[in-house]
Amino acid sequence: MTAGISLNELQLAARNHGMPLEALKHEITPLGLHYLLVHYDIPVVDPATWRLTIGGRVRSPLELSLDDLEARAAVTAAVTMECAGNGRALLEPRPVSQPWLSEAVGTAEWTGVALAPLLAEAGLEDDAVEVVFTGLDRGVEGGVEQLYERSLTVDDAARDDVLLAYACNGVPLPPQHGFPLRLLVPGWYGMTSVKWLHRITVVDEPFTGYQMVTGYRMRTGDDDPGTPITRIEPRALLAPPGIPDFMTRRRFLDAGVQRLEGRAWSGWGPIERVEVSTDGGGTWNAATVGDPPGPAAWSPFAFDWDATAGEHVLCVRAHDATGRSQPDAPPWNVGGYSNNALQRIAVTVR
Ligand SMILES: Nc1nc2c(c(=O)[nH]1)N[C@H]1C(S)=C(S)[C@@H](COP(=O)(O)O)O[C@H]1N2
Ligand SMILES: [Mo]
Repeated sequence: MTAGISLNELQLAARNHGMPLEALKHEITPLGLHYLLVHYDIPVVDPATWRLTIGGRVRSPLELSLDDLEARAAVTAAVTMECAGNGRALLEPRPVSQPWLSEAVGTAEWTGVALAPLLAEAGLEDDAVEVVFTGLDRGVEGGVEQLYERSLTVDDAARDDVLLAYACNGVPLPPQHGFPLRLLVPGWYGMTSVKWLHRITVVDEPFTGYQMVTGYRMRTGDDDPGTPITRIEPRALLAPPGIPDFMTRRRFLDAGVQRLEGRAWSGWGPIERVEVSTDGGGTWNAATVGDPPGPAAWSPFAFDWDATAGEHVLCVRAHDATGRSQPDAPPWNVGGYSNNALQRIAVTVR
């Protein structure tokens, strides 16, 4: 475990919790076990006065209440979301930010309206290039005061799986997940899915807000402008088998056949193959992969391990249909993003 977590990092970690890995046993993550990431404060929003505006380079600006949105055709989709900083605390040296290990993931059943028909209704002007999504939460980051906001190109915003979600697992969004409305961009790292959404602005040049130009870029050093973080890299995680030691989380289990189970996902394409190693990555075995609950959701996998007494290190590795996989050791980057290196679980078999 990486040493020297600061009180500032602990403060972030105590606010922004991960999904306990035993929750991988649920296909849909129960509300409250889904990971949480909030840059600033959770806004308190009165749904009676809240409005969504769609403006900028459009022919007919729109203003919609929550009732207006709920009256439109509803779409529900199971979507796996992961924070781009997942795995950050395992990088050396550790980039100082929310110190995730591997648990910043969850799969919810999101309900809302498709964005594309709303954009079509507003009517994009010919010079439209990007769509900016603005949340209600304000803070200071990197010395810059800002509302949390991110953009998508017009083409990405118009994809038919992009939703404006007002419900999660069948109930209204809880305050921490973006009440009353959030953007949901399946397959992309979580930062894209702007919570507490209240303004959509169509613009005629690329948006240069902090979360686009300074944050969420793959940078090798301070002088490197980097490249934008977009889709989720493949990852497989095991629900840790057996029982844990309280402090170290080392696992204890009995000798004999043990079913190892977990879930694997990628934002680039379907999961094709998952491999499990019980000797720290020396040799690999094919796991059985099941169907995901949706095209942008994780796939279950299982492997029956004939566990022998002694010390073992379990590893898993996902391969997606685009040929992407997971590295043994992650390449370092300034922001600590997209670290999808192999999970390693220390196990004592009795
Ligand atoms: N308005 C707003 N939207 C936001 C954020 C935020 O801080 N403010 N955090 C983003 C990040 S970094 C992630 S990983 C996801 C987390 O969504 P969740 O907390 O619902 O899991 O929300 C994204 N949307
Ligand atoms: Mo994130």
